[in-house]
Amino acid sequence: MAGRMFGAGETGTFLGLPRCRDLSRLPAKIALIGAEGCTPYPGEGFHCAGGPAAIRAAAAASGADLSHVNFDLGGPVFPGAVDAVDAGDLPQEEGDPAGNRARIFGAVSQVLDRGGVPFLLGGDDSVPIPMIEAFGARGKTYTILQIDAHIDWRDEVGGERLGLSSAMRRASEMGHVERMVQVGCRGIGSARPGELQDALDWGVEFVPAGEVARDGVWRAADLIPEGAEVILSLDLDALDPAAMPAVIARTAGGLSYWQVLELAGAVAEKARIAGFAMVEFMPGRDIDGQGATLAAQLLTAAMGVAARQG
Ligand SMILES: [Mn+2]
Repeated sequence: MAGRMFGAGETGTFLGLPRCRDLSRLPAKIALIGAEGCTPYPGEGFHCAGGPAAIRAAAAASGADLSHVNFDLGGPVFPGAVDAVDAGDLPQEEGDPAGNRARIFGAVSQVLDRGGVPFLLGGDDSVPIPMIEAFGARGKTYTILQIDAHIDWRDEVGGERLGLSSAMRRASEMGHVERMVQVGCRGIGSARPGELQDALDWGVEFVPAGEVARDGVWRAADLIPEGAEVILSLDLDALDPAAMPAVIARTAGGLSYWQVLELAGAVAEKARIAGFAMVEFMPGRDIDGQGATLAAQLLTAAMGVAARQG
């Protein structure tokens, strides 16, 4: 209602961005793609169903203000013409994980074919697996920057190898993934000792949430090589649950909005955000829209950061 009063309209897209129905003709630098889920664990279904819609709704009131100064960015979200589109949600189905993966792979591939930057909006943390896969066979290598309370190095859970707890293990097996920096791990529940050891043996650099609380995000930023192509995968449970309650397992001691945004900005300054995923928003766990508002503001700022990079 407030959004309509201020003229936001009812386009249904994130921030009122232009709708793009054919990503093979992507007319902008950034494409937002919604995916309510991908590879659910048996009997669990899409626990983040409705996530993209909730985050779009939380941004609706800002759409009319898109040309205003966003002080988080030091200027309007898009410094020039609006350089992002919303492709809507992929038709994901709980009973069709192979199809879900193929749809994400296909949509991300279309954006990359056009030289664009995919912004994937989950959905649970299984959605980045086909997204990262789509960066393969392009003659480039990539750095994964994962911001998450959990390291996601399970080899399988109940026989499922492509679920949300295995995202970084599967990424590590992809030939085009050269480096991984994982930020925000904390608490009990992030990893078993063997999984942590496997990740360390692979060469993952970890920056636990406790270190970020003490020293900020700068060592994490330093671990990103100059000029790297970076796929940034943000699980919203990396954020402190006092600010972001809309996650399946709230864990104390998380990052702040500013820390995540500072890290994204540092990456864009020295390297390039080649892709961005925001996952694990769970509408049923939100409190009075607080988490959706944070997610929408962070997604908006991340778009502004990506719009400013070369
Ligand atoms: Mn997580």
